[in-house]
Amino acid sequence: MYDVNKGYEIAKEFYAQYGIDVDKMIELCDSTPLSIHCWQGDDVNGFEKKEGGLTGGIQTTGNYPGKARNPQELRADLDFAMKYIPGTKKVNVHASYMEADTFVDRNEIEPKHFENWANWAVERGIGLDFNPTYFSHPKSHNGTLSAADEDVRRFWIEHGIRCRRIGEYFYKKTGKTCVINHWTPDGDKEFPIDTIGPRLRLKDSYDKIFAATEDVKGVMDGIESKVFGIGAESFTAGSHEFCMGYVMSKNSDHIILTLDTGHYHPTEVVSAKLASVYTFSDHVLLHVSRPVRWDSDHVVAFDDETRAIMDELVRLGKLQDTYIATDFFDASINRISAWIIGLRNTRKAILAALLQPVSLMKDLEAKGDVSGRLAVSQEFKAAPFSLVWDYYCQQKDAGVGLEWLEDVRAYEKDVLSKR
Ligand code: RNT
Ligand code: ZN
Repeated sequence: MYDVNKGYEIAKEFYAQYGIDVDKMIELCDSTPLSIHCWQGDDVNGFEKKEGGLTGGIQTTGNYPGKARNPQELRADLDFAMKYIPGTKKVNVHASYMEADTFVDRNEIEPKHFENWANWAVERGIGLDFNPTYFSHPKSHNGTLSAADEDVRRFWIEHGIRCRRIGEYFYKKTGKTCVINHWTPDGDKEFPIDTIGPRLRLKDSYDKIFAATEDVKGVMDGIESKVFGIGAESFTAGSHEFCMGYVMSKNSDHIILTLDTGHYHPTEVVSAKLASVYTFSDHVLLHVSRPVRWDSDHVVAFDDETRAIMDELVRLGKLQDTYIATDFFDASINRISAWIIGLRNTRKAILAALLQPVSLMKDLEAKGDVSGRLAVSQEFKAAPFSLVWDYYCQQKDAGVGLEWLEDVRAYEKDVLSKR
């Protein structure tokens, strides 16, 4: 191992030239919560006592051995992964990760079915986020919150209501805001003739969920759109325009827009949407993922778009107002490596963004010095942030460089391979 402290001292000098306080930026990076999605650990299966696989137009591919088979294994895997993910963490749970001895349907779930999650989070001093599960269920095949069948729609409204109450329970147990993400897969393989009916019903369902739970405290509600899903290629009820329209029309302090990086046409990027949304909204929920040709939910990479998103949040001064959650599921590699790689990349992109000379570039821009603006932004692409990253990981005892990889290999041999 090279001398990490020496590297940090050099980097500090480098950044000081541009008036950047590295220690302050490390502190800001560290205190930004990242919400780790539990569903990477078991291929979005969950623990309901029922048959049936993953539906709703999302897919995991691969069959890497060792996936978590029960809540104990999943939480143990999360504990292991979290050691190598520096900074403030939350864990993001789906309703389908409930625990009960017998089958409990989605319209019957209660806080007690999530008591183990809550106690586990409290022991670790971390917050919990939550998601209604409007997929992988026999009643989800012909729409959920937008369903024409009123019994089906009522069933899912009740699910949404119960999820907001569970969110409040998480808030009360952990003392930390619970961010709930509402996403429905409702859509159509072919272009429907009636394209507004499903939207009006979806709006009415969200209205009913929120009206029935007005007393709920400590919860933020993201509304997530999607351009298409497998089997819903031509139409989604919860399109971008629908979700953005819904959120803006509510003008509420807890209903916000979720932007998932895989949910737009391939040439559209979330980094370019943030400022427009923030013109009208105080908060955004981000689902950081990596779409490869479609919404493939690959592990988050340290790529241009992930960096552009974090750069933009820092430039907007909105890093603290943005709820950052990961959302990917890769079953073709060691699932714990997937978590560690994706979350470290997300955190690393935040750190790199914070180490940008934002006020220098803004000043140049204000003066009309567009050449200077381009020169600075380009020069900083190769700034030595990795030396700061290594130092930060060392300070947090989260493993410098690839140190985590050997530990994951040992865990795979000792634990995962015996499942
Ligand atoms: C699906 C959405 C949604 C899910 C999770 C499991 O395309 O991105 O957020 O991935 O709820
Ligand atoms: Zn998502």
